[in-house]
Amino acid sequence: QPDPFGFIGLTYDDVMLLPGHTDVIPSEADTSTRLTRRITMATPLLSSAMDTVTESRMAVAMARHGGIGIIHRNLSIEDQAAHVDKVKRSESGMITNPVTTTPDATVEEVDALCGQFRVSGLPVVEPDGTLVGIITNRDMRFVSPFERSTTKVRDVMTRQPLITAPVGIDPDSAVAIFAEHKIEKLPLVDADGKLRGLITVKDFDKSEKYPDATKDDEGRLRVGAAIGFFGDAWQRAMTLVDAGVDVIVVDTANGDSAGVLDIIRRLKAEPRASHVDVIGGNVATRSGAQALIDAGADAIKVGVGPGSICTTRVVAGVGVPQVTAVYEASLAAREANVPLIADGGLQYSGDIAKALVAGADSVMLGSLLAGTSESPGELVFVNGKQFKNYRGMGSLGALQTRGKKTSYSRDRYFQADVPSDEQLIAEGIEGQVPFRGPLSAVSYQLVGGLRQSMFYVGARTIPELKANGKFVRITAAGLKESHPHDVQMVVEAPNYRR
Ligand code: RVP
Repeated sequence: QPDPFGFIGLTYDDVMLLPGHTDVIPSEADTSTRLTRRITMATPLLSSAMDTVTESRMAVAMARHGGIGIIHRNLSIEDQAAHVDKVKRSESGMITNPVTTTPDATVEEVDALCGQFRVSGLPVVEPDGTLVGIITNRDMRFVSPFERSTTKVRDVMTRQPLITAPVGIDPDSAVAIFAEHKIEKLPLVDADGKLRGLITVKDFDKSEKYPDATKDDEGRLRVGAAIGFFGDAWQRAMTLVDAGVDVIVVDTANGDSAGVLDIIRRLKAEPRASHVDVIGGNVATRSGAQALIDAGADAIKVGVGPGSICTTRVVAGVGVPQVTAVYEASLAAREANVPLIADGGLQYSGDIAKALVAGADSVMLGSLLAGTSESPGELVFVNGKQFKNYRGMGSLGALQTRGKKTSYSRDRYFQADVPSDEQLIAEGIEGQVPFRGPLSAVSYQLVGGLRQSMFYVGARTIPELKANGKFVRITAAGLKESHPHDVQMVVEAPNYRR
């Protein structure tokens, strides 16, 4: 134990990065980084596994913009797996297991499925998997609203002979078929006429629109999902693996604990999950990070108490200011070559570069993303201004069962055994954040801020930023000088709010 009174914990507002000689302009900076031992991303951003931050819509948007979303776990195993499934189906070179309908379904049922999966049409198959048609908006447009519940798919679908292609067709040939036949969906069939996949023109468009997207080897967006270590956690993990999850995050408030280390070890030894990387957390010390590394974690998540909605540091009096926590954990992580994620406490884009220089490889964001269009929950109006709800996973609201059989996030705070809602010890609060519009704009500003940091420091890449970045400690007066001062702000900047 270092001398407790000489060992000072510093956080983002305590430090600044020194400007250095530069020959990099911001637009040339390469922001790509390592998420885990095996996965890289074009931008170093993760969205938090929280029920007011990340479900499938957020995860799709995060991956398209080069980061990754971690689906929260305060919902049933089936519902969480369904969110993972939606992300994996959302954009791909080839959809291996497309949503389908049958000739006897109604147009109304097809409408509902298309809405649920945000697609514009479905292949029609017999129960044995034989492709018999395709039904798209074009076929359904002229069915009157009064007849949608009685009109059968077989009566309006586009029938055989259909334009199809064999499994394994290369992208260029598929594009040629789209162009020649002016179609938007190309079913892939085997020699027996059974549906084996689907290629859509929309997915090709998206690949061009989102060149930085975080994708797996099959061209599908990557997604992560959170689990605990208690009760049916193992079943949750295996269901997520079956749904195609890329990363499992063992998501707890104290990662240096027997249950967490144990499930990480089991996951790393499980052949069914050998292609899935495991992130462990959270810790805030060198020894905590070392314990996760020894258990086999593919990345370490750091943060005890920095979150904007977190009260752990006041309720329990425990935590480490985040810049020091990241630095301490990096002493273990660097030696083992395991990437580090700085989770919580970031308020401005400048904090991203500070986290990376302190030793992180990426950052996890809650409050900065909770106000975007893609986070779960509706807009709330307060005095004519738009907000969205944002709550801690340790808040009473998230821990309470209220009619549900259980709250799945209780074991995050090691309170799975607490018999009633009245006996819970909350470690978070419930609040609101200003509405910030689509994630694309918010992510653009955050990554743009990081590019500016890299220019000032003189770093072309994230590894260079980590190697060249140097801190200066600042005082309360320095912090005051950093923010706008002695002036009334009249126009709100897109990347600055007091
Ligand atoms: P912030 O970005 O500062 O809003 O912090 C988000 C992080 O806070 C999450 O990723 C998680 O690690 C942590 N968290 C979530 N719930 C709570 C709590 O209730 N204490 N803390």
